[in-house]
Formats: sequence, C-alpha cells, structure tokens
Amino acid sequence: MLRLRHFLDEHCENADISGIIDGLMVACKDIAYRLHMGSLAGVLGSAEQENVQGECQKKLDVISNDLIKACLKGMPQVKGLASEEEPDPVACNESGRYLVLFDPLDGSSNIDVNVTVGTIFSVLEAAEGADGAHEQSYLQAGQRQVAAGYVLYGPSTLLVFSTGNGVHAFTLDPRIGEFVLQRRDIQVPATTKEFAINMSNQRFWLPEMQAYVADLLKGEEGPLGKRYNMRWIASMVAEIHRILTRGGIFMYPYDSREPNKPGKLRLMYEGNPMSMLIEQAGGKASTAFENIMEIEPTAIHQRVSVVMGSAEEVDNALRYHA
Ligand code: P6P
Repeated sequence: MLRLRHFLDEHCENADISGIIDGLMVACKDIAYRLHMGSLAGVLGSAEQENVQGECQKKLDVISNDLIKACLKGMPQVKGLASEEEPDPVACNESGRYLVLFDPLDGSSNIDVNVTVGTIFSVLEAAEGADGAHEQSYLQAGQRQVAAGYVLYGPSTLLVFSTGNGVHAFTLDPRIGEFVLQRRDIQVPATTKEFAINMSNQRFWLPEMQAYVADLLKGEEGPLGKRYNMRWIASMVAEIHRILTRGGIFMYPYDSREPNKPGKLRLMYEGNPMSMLIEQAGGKASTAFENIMEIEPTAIHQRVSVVMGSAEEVDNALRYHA
C-alpha cells in the first residue's frame, strides 16, 4: 500500500509541487466527506447567488471553493490562485513560486441528484516578479503547466494527477483518510467504440461536427466501420476518468447558442488540466482546429471547444474538420 506522500517523495523531485498536490488533498477530503454526507450535512441545494460565469451557485460550490482557497493560502509556495468561482485571481503568498487554478466542483448540477462530481486543478509557475492578484500572471499556455489533476467524488474518491511524468491514480481509503496508489502510468487506449457528447445541441454544432457525429451513429455500415456506444454524464471529470480508464472520446464543441463564445468549457481550469492528463496518457486534446495546450490565453475565464480522448478517434474527428 503506497500512500500519496510516499509516492510523491519517490516520483516528484520538486518538493513545492508535491506539497501543493498533497496539501490540496486536505480540502478535497473535506469536500468528499460533505458530499458523501449529502442532505445530512445541510449542504445541498442552491446558494441563491450567481458566479462570475452567470451560473447559479450550489451551496457546495461555495463551500468547496472556500475550503480550497483556505488550503492554498496556507501554502508558502503558492503565490496566487484562480477559481471558476472567483471573478478575479486571489494573491496568496508573495514569496510563492506557483499559481494554482481550479474548478472546485465541476459538474455541480449533478450534486442534488447524487451523481458524480469532481475538483479539477492546474499548476503554473509564476514568472519572476509576477503578481498573484493580476490576471496577466496566469495567462500561460497549457503546455506550461507543471502539474494537473482531478479528484473524482464517485462511489469511491479518486485522485488522478500528472507532474509531467505520466498519469497516476490513487483511491481514498476512508479508514485511514489517505490516498493510496491504485494505478501508475495510465495509458489511454488508442481506439474506442464509445463517444461522449450532449446530443441535444446537435442542431447548433458546426456542419463538420454534425457530419462526424452522424457517421459515428451510422455504426458498422458507416465510413467509420464500427458500432459505437454513447455516454453523457454531464460531469467532465467523470467522462475523462472513464476515458483514461477504458478509452473514448469526449466532445463539447463550439455551438451557435452563444456564437461569441468558442465553447462552454473553460480553458484555464478545465480544458488545459484535462488536456495535460489525456496527452500524458498518450491521448489527444484539440479544439477540433488546434491543440488545446497551444492556445495563448487572453482571459482567465475564457472558454474553449473540446475534443479529447483516444488518439485514433480524435484523429477521426479532426479529419472532418481539416
Ligand atoms: P451540459 C458541468 O457543468 C460541465 O462544465 C462539464 O463538467 C460537463 O461536461 C458539461 O458542463 C455538461 O454540460 O450542457 O450537458 O449540461
């Protein structure tokens, strides 16, 4: 039984980054506890307020955000943080070298119906003299991430992360309150028969995406030559974990409902961290037109179109967009 702290000591030379991942789990274990208490903890339902995204916040969105903020502020190596639930970045420790970006509770529309949600995090190195309170400090392309990961609050609570040297998974053992190594060096299968997309948006997609998904639905008689299955959990962390585990392709493409937005998902704390994990595991992550981690960000909450998962299936999708 290899506990997270010992794995990090062996695996990650950078003690600051190891400390961020290990320390963040204090907040995530608290979040897991409150989620698994559900209504008994009085934390379900709406917080009766909106976040910067204009989305109605759940009580647990706010609680999770506050827990993670407090946790990060206590880490001397953290210069600042940016959260989906915060309009602006928050300075933490002037002497810190790292910036942590996170979605405290992704998929939170699922909380009140007891379906899996997750925390997503991304770690960047601050430039010399950068200000942890300034958005500009965080606007770095995804390929500059030094770490990325998620905690999946499902039937069991899992931590999956990469520090640029493979993707590794840990299970929370509630008896001892420790994350224990479950699987190291995860590899995404190159091919799949499973796709994940919200089909109700089909009429709003670009013709290229409509053509690709139409051929997925044609199955073995169609040009892709195999019968596909579909999944949609409306929780990106759960979808990506399934894909890391057994392959697949996850898509939240551009759609014309909000034509001025490139997509629904956020680049800095959803698209980039998940792209790092998928690519570290041998998969691909694209907007359908460019690699997600090559995008030079211009705003901390900017959105991105997402097509990621099994390399050969992403290649199929990209051929329709060439
Ligand atoms: P829709 C959750 O709100 C989220 O950001 C992702 O986790 C998820 O994949 C997507 O949005 C679900 O969106 O439009 O299907 O509800």
